[in-house]
Amino acid sequence: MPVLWTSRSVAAVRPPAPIPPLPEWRQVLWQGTELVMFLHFGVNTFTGREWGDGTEDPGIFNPQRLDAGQWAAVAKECGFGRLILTAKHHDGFCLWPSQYTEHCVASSPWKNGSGDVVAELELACRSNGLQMGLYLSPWDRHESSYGDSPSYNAHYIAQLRELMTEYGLLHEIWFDGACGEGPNGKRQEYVFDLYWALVRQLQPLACIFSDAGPDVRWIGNENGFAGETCWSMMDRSAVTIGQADVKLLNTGDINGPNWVPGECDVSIRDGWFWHAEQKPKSLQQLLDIYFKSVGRNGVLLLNVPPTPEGLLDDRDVARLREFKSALDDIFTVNLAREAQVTASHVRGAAAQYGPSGTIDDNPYGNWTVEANPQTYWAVDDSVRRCWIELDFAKEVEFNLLLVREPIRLGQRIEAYHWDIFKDNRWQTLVSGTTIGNKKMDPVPVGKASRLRLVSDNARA
Ligand code: FUL
Repeated sequence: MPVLWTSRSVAAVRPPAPIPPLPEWRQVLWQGTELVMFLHFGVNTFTGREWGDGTEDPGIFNPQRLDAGQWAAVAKECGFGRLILTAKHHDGFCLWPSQYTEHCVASSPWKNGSGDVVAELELACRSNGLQMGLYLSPWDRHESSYGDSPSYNAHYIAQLRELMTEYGLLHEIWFDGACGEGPNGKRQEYVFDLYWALVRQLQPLACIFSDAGPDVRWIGNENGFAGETCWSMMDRSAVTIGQADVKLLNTGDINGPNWVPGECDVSIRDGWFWHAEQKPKSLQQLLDIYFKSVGRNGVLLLNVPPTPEGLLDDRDVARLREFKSALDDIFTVNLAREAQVTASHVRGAAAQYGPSGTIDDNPYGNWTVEANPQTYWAVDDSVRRCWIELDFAKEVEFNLLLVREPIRLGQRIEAYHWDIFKDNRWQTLVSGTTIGNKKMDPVPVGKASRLRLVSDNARA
């Protein structure tokens, strides 16, 4: 049985000191969600464009069969824990009846102007036990005050307040850095610090996303790929929203003073909005994205755009179901559970930091294949290079290696490799740099009776 509460008799060996920066609770919650569904929906869904110009007639917004219950049910069935909707995209059309503009659902024929997509999503998320997030584009091509900085900021903050106060508990607010005004376009000075202060005040559990965090950073591309090296740390002051160094966002920074893990956004189709001629990515592509996002210390934000009818496309739903069943297949059997585990070092030689803490049962029960996140293997502070061995006593076949760090104590590992014991010696199978929340190394089907993970270097 895992040790959950430390008793006096085992408290003599102190746990490893957390190495800052450390995650806040809202960030741990976000990281554990792993799969987030993005919903790009609005006037572009009806015009076939990716960036509307703000002149769209609200009369075109008329989803005949809109059913946020279907979005949420599919998300839940397929393993997503959170949904983020484009409440307002760059075209300025609001999916809720904002009292600060007429350019919104209230001016549309949908439900005779009495509809509210954000409210429907809220209800669907609540009844499916899903977390909800919203995207409110700062760039607004419809609003006439845009470019008159103080006046537009007041408008934007008023809209943000509506969203933060009228739809219950929110878990993520997405601040997009895009602006296509060009050199001769309108120039709007945003006041992100004020926007974020309002979110903190009204929705303290919500992670704030932008190029620069403060809670979650953009991963620097729209392919859904985190860097092979991916630190959750970064120096936020080095990032200008909309003009960030994408390489830095992709890898993070070992010396960064802020905990700002990366979110990997990508669409299941080519575009963010639904277009009749586009098809979903293949299962193989989705799995590759999964291994390069969740499997590289990130969270996957996968966009699944509703159709002009207001439903998720059947082809996308079918692909998501295949994706879910492939993941179930991959993670159903955790071979490590069957191994004898030994390690080169154990912290203070104390049982509670012994290697079996890496594979013990998870008492919380809902992550069927994962070990108990409360226990882990630890070594003494002076040790940088160490290993943990899994001995299966017979040959086993495997194709995926997964390892985690207890991130509430910070992120440490800088270099590691996996060895297999073959022809009477240890041979390297795969090597890597950072681990973080989860590192997955898919490998060609391998056979071994002994396997070990070597930590080659670490910050602590
Ligand atoms: C970008 C936007 O310009 C795209 O339209 C999309 O919303 C994407 C997620 O973020 O910056």
